[in-house]
Amino acid sequence: MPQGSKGTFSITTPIYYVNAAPHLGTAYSTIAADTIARYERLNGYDVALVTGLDEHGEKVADTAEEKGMSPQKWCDSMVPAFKDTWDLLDVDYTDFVRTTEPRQARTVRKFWNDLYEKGYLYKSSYEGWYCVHEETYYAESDLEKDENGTYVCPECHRPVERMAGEQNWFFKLSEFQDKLLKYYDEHPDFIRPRTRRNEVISFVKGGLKDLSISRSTFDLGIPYPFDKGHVAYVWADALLAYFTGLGYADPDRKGEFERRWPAQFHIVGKDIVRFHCVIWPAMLMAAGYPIPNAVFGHGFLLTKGEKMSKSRGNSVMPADLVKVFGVDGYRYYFMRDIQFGHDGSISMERMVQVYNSDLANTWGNLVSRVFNMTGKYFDGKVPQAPASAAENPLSSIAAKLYKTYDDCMQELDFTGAADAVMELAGATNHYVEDSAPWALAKDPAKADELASVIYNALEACRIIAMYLWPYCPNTSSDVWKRLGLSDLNKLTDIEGQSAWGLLPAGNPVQNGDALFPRLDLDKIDLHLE
Ligand code: ME8
Repeated sequence: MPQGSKGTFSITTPIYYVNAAPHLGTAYSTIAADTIARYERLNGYDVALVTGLDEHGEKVADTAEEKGMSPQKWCDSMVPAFKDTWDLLDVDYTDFVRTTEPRQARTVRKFWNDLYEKGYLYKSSYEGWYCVHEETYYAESDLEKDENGTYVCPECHRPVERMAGEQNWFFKLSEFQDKLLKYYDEHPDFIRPRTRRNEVISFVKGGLKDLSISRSTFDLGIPYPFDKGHVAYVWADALLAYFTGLGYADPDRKGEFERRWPAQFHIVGKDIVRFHCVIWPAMLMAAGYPIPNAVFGHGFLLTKGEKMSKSRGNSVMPADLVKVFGVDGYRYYFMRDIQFGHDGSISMERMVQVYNSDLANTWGNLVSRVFNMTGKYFDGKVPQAPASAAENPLSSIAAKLYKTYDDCMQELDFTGAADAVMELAGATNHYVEDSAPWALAKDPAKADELASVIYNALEACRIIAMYLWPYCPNTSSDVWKRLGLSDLNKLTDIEGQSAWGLLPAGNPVQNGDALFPRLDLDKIDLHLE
């Protein structure tokens, strides 16, 4: 099946603020998006994965000033930190959008100019509060007070700025209250998981105010074509990076946006669900574009019960954990162990436990034993198994795998999909144990039986590696190579490739280094807190 024969599949990560290097939290959203993107590539879709950086707004301007750099210099200096981290973690994105790029300015100007011409914008003066850290406007009734009686942001608890008398452009968001509620009702899977959906619905039912989409008191942003003294509010800019990354109005990518929009999934943290489920669909409705299939608001990574953030928890960076667990061990832990959608406490103890039990003891050990025995009993070649070999306890588990795994992936249930694969790995270990090839090898009359057992165990390894590839791209590719098979990167038919018995007899089988050497917690000198 050629790449993309099932159609297009577009997925996005948040466009991260450039005020600090990527940390475990931002890596979490990015790896999740990459895991689903890799799966859908295996599944025959023509996948686009858009990520990028949010380089405008007061927060970035303030950080650049603190660093004594121009905003552009500061942003430029931060780009390698993000790109290097995504490369390190094997994130295979198709576009990396910086909101300071000329192509983003073109998108923003075109989109908002269209809404201006359609009559969805008006100018008025804004009275209210603004939190620079959250880049969000708040009504006084939304705020909290600190112990000194100062108003603070209800999200990050930092002091808010009073804005008074500033002339702003407003988007008529309030006009979309009923349309949005109707949309949520008719598309129950748009906001996921369900708990987030309920939060958004009650927020919208509480009443929507028109949204200020411009700032005139500072200039770090994209000027609007209809009023050059006003730059776009960061969110009126950043959300449109998804369009830019999919080729919107790009003369060099003609027709691509039309093929790739609407996105299948926006992967975001629960902190920014409202922007994606209220403002964004209203903008799209106003402009006449289809709404994305789903916004998935995942939970937060916590250490000692608190959210990891750029200010907290920066002591351990993704690269530090990769040194201990390898890229695949890192990716597997975050995707397997924290139920996507829920908050998850992370700890070194648990990371080592999951790594050792699933990757070292179950999967790595299986490959090592079976590949070793192939060397020993069959001269390092896939044995020719008799026809009766097809009847075995593993083939029936493998036959159900695609459906179970695919159902989980459609729900972004990475834990459920990984468990389904590990069930086959666990069953294969038992099968090898129960069949005792080392005993069969001693009896020449059992040669066919030995060939069946080794063939079936190798065949299970082929299938397990394929299904683990979205989580563990390096080791899975390695296993396929060691089995004398083609590049997993190019595979586009995971369902067809799940049929039992496709591993060709006679293929060379190479026994290499342990895929996942066992780890000893006591010897790891790294702490997450
Ligand atoms: O909000 N656990 O950018 P941002 C899990 N520029 N995920 C976490 C996390 C944690 N502890 N901390 C952060 C912005 N994240 C805007 C987005 S999109 C058009 C504009 C992840 O750099 C999570 O995905 O503050 C969260 O939504 C995102 O980082 C916030 O990134």
